[in-house]
Amino acid sequence: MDIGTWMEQARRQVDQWIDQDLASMEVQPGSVEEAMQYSLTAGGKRLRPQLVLAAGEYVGIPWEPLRPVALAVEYVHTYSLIHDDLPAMDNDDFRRGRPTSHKMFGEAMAILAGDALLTEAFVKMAELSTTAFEAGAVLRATHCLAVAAGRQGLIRGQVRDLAAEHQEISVEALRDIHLKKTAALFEACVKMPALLVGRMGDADALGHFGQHFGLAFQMVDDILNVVGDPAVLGKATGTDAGLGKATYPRLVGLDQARVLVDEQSRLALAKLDQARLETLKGILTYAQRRSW
Ligand code: GRG
Repeated sequence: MDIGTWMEQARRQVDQWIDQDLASMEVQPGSVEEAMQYSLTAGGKRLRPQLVLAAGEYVGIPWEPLRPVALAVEYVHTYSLIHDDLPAMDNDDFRRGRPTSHKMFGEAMAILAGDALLTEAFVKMAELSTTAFEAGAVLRATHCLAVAAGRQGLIRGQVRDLAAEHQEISVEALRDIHLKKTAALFEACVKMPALLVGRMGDADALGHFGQHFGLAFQMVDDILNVVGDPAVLGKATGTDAGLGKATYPRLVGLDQARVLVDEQSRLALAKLDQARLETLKGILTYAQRRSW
């Protein structure tokens, strides 16, 4: 199957799982679930759940037992977007082609919708089948996601990203921000399936893939913030420059940033088993070429 078809099928499956989960919440007007639904159904690419399913295939797990993990990573991601867009952070008005959550529901509800999504992610992890997976393995995967989302991962990256606004920082410091803010969640996405089946060697190789995938992805996102089409991206461009954000295009220029994307993409594949990497490589190539 070609990678475009695979990604489309995976995206549809994830959308269906999200719809089913929202249906079970019996969303009422004015409720926090309504704000959760608004952001969850705004048409994200579902790249993180796709990576969960692709890593699952790499270690021999079918899609269905990974449903809670696929939902959990999309919920953590969506929470981070809602909070990142708040006036106290990046103060963005558009996301996924729609007004941001706080623009629609007010700041208090946007904060609560983010909190609820983050919490719900761990409800999902606790619902992982202990028939399909050993309880200890479920605990290790849950720990992996919690560390990635928390003070040593996304939160640390966000704190450093905010502190770096309007500052001159080194390429190394920028890499560190991106490793935490962006790559930590991608790393967890691809490691968790391997942890669930106790494949520690694969977990290391997949974690290496996730880190370099995340760095390449963030570089591409930075490039798109300069050269992308807002109509295609569903969010404004030029915002990084407006906020004085440290980015690769600002630090090294657009051409060199593209060279670095290719370098990170090569590194991402270095530890993977050649015979099993097809889908992961396809997703990487898609992410790598988004801004070319
Ligand atoms: C904990 C508030 C908080 C933030 C953590 C992840 C993060 C830091 C902030 C979110 C915003 C941001 C710029 C993240 C970097 C990763 C990134 C480029 C996300 C956008 O992901 P896509 O393109 O989005 O996969 P869709 O909408 O397709 O899901």
